[in-house]
Amino acid sequence: MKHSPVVSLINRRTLLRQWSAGAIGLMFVSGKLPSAIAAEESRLLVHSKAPMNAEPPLPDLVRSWVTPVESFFIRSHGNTPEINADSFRLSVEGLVETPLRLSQAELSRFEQHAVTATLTCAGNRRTEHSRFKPIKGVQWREGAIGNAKWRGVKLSDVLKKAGVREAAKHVWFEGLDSVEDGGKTFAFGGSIPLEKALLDRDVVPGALLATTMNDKPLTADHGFPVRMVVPGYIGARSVKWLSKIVVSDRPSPNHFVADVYKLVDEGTLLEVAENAPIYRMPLNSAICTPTAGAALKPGRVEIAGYALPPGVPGVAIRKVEVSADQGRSWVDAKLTSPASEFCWQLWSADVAVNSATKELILRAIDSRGEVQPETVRWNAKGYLFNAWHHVPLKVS
Ligand SMILES: Nc1nc2c(c(=O)[nH]1)N[C@H]1C(S)=C(S)[C@@H](COP(=O)(O)O)O[C@H]1N2
Ligand SMILES: [Mo]
Repeated sequence: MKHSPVVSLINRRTLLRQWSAGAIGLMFVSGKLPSAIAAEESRLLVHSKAPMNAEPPLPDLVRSWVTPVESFFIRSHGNTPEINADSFRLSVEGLVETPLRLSQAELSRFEQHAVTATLTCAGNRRTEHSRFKPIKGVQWREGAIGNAKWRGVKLSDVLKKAGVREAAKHVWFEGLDSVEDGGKTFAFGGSIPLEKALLDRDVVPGALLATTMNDKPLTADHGFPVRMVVPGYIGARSVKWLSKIVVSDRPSPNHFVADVYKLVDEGTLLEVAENAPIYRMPLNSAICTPTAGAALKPGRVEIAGYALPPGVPGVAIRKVEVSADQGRSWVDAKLTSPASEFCWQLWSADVAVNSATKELILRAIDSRGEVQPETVRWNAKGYLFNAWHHVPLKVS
């Protein structure tokens, strides 16, 4: 993939302030908004248009607990397919008693569930990995995350209808997009363990076949007409433009399960073969305002951001702490949104800064008492960056 991010935003001044710190290699172009996005009055910063990869400016991200669609990041590996909803069919096959081919109308006859869940990309915060050693791939800041209200059908209900056979252990998903990689063209695919697929919880099921996002039909960019939403898991398992579900005794052989989303030091074929696919997102947090490089006067500053629980049933965020003195002392942030196992926790804090303040540092603690790690091990593909968040400031 080529990296010449074109940045389009309504207010270019905000943009320049927002992106000035460490924006090496970024082009600031006041070009036209990409059409798919213009329709939604997007406020996204676009890393690439084809495929579409974009994230919101960080201060926009924490304005509301439920992220408006126009501020929700988009991460696509291939084209954005245009799907005719009338002829669309979702097939359910593999280790099932009765294979299914479901139309939209048939899907709508399953019991409908509304689920608020956070979606985040495994590559979120990749720029921070890249500071140690540059990594190829979309240079995500801290904005490849969003919280939405999804509505649709529990995967467990669909699997019950098809009847899962005894040997089943994994559930594969396939999209209708075409991705080009290594001279081949194929559909994006994901895979989750059967146990996760069958978690039949009411508030947050293991996985949902979502048809709406924030009470409106999914937009083309977010997977119309049907996408998976797998709460707690990396975004890559929430396959968009879902067309096929396969029940199997093994994880999907799709490139994005077998090779791509893995934690590897160098990315040799041996390492890739030896390592398991990534499923869950770890405990994480980020300061969204002020942004890196902000010029402030000495005094009190209002800061805000998000924290993400680790996607384990029953585990939420307990505490969020900020330091303005290199970690010598920590201030408790106020948790400003509902606490939920599979949603981000918004927070705000009021801290004193002076001319000695070089940066703000953030860390989150979950309800098991686990603390976000101070540092993380660099990995060749730049996934799961969840070290304490540092935001350099200029106070004078
Ligand atoms: N079919 C398909 N599904 C996909 C992708 C894709 O490229 N194709 N990208 C995945 C990745 S890596 C992420 S992080 C999420 C992003 O969802 P969003 O674009 O709705 O924010 O979609 C996932 N589902
Ligand atoms: Mo992703």
